[in-house]
Amino acid sequence: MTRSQKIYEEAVNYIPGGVNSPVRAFGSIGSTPRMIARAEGAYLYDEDENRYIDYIGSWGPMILGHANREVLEAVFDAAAKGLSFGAATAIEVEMAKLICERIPAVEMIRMVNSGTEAVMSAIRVARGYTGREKIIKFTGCYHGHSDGLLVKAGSGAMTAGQPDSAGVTAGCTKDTLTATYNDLDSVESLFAQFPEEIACVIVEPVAANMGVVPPKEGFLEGLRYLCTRYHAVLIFDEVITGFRLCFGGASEYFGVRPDLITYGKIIGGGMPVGAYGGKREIMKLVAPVGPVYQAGTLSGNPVAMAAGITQLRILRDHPEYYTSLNEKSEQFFRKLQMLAQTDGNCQVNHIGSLGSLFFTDAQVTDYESAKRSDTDRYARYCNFMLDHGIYLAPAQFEAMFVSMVHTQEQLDETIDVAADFLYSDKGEA
Ligand code: KE4
Repeated sequence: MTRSQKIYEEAVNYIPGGVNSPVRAFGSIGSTPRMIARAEGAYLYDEDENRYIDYIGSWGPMILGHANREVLEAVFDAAAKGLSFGAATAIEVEMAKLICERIPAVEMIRMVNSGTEAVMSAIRVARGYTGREKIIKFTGCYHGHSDGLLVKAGSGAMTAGQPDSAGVTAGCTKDTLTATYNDLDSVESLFAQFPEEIACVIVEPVAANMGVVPPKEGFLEGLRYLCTRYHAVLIFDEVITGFRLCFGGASEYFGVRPDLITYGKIIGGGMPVGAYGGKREIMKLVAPVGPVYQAGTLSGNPVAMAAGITQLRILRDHPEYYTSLNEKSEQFFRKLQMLAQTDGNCQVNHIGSLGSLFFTDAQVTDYESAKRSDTDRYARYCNFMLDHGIYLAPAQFEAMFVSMVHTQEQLDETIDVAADFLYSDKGEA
């Protein structure tokens, strides 16, 4: 029995599924989670000292690679001054200024502790601002686990086949309307049906929780038009895309200006940080200045701010890092795509340093086409890659994240192992 197996055997007695987030349980690939002991650069090391090239990067935050020295030093220095004060600090102002100065859509911003909290709060302020109750989300998109958004949700909910969670009451979801990603008609018909009742449309500008599904040409622009026309708030959920595609995230990358943006992951540099921000006329409704209440004991925590602001400063000051990241990622995913084309039952979607390999013969453009993927074959693929030192998302409906420190050698090794899998597994069980 490996140390990971031993530890996991104990974990399940104390923690549901032995994990603090469902996707980590490896349930959909039917193997035992590797208990990670440490990480450095592009590598994870498990409790049995196995080394893996990591394509999770903590589900996005570790864009600079694990254990970045500058980020660590900033955390050590901040921690030495005390871990949390529950009072205003200068570093929170610096963090807010850094983002507001560089993201045109963000005129004011509020720090919270997770992407879930950021989205929950953004929706509340959109409802407070419009006085309307209904929201539109997209089937297969995941925006955290607040009740009203666990409707046809992606990520772990989709993987577990529970896109609508137990314990969420009809009262919490009656105002949640769902549309089809990349299908503007499905959005327009909801606006036509409820022309004055929709507070906001929330969208992952690049869907990454049904696997990676980039927006079709004109899709985001169409959402912008519809929200403007019907006086609804357009929310870009950039928990994954924020500071990922480029420093300005999806709003800069696609040139579409939302009214609110939610952040998580990269903004915290690996520490628990979320944020929501946008138009001043909307954000000024947030307590204590306005009637929309939102609060948090550890919001803007000084140690988390130190990690996040250090990571963001490095990213802001080195645009060349994005050029290199996106170039090497583009090349990597194209090679993976060429491999997939030799297989006939394999598709690769990618944009920037985000990508997904789907085991299906048709292009994946939305939830329905993603759902047709052969998840058993994905399980074989994921376990094969793990056994050969490559750590991928242990679930088909997630993303691969390439970091700025993945070397060409590591990327090439990954392609070689994927090729070995496709050669050895012709879709047979
Ligand atoms: P958190 O509450 O997990 O920080 O963020 C929720 C969230 C919101 N919006 C988007 C677009 C997200 O992708 C997420 C969380 N992403 C998942 C990965 N698919 C987190 C991994 C997990 O649940 O363990």
